[in-house]
Amino acid sequence: MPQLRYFTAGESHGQCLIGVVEGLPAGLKLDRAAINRDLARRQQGYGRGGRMKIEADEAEIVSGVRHDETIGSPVTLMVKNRDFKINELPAVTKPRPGHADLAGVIKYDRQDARDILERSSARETTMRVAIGGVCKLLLAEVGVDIVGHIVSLGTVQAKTDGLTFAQIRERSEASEVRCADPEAEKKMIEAIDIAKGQGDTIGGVFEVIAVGVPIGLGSHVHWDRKLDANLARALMSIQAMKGVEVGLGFEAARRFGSQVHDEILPAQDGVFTRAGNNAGGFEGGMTNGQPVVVRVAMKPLSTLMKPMRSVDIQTGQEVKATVERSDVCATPAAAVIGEAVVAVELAKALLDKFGGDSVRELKRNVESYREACQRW
Ligand code: EPS
Repeated sequence: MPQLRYFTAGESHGQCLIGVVEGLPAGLKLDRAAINRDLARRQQGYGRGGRMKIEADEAEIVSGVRHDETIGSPVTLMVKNRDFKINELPAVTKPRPGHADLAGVIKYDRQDARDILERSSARETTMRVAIGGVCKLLLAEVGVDIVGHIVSLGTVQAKTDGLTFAQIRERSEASEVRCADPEAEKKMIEAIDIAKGQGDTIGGVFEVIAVGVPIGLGSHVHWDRKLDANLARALMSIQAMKGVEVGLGFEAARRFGSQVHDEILPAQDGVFTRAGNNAGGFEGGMTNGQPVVVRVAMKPLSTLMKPMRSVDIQTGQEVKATVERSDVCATPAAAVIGEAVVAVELAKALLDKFGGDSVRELKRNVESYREACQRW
């Protein structure tokens, strides 16, 4: 069993969202402002809909913390839903193509797709971002930093080659669509406006980069210890994701080996260096000391203001699918969720390798390993 695990609970229009994180070392300063900043970032982005004007997500910490520090016991987080009205909402009987509605009602034998969509809603990612925020604080203790940004939206591609991590953070943070290329940003906003004007939705691709990751998180020895695979699974579990690439990803399949692999160069600062990072920071399911780089494809959201054909589950008649309040585009928000999901998986792998019942013990273990890597 991994040292670190978590659960989330809560419906989109229920009372609140809850997360329980088990396995955090003691002595981690839980900076609530940092967690709440990420929750606010998740609420932003051009193309977001009405719900985000209602909510002002803030995490309350209800267990596992004393005097703002973890004490080793499970940490429980809670975010209240302002839009708490789950029992007053109308039934949904016209399942939306692309949504969990239809498979969900059949599988769980429900007559109302609201019983499904309340939990399948991406509102659940609020709690994943809060938990990811906690994991980011843990990772920061050992020098790991993470950023997510948009690399394409619809058919608009951003150009971010040559930008540093800091530039990507600064530019994407200042962008309404979380994109580090201002030219592309304009076109992305236009694309969202076009989708909106047509009663349609639009998706995109975000990239998450993690720097400062020690060599050797994950392992080559067994399938379920390969960290790139665990990352892919976690990223795919974000609502509306349809594909994950690591490093060069699918492009690697089109090139010769000599155009793909990152040459190994003599030591700098005591450790070997690499001529590039097409591997996206992973070789053999382990981190190789280069930045972790993953890209994730998000489909367009499935609630369309100009609905597609569907069938009423009560009457069996052809109808237009349900129209619910939704977003035109939530890919900028998904980049923030991606950061959180990557943070959780890296924190898990970090604790699996280095253990530690306290942050001090964890840091000692990481430092001594890093020294050993220098001498290797
Ligand atoms: C979301 C909350 C939801 C949606 C969106 C994301 O709120 P509501 O259903 O009240 O409008 O805005 O979720 C979906 C698009 C979806 O299909 O579930 C959020 O907090 O991110």
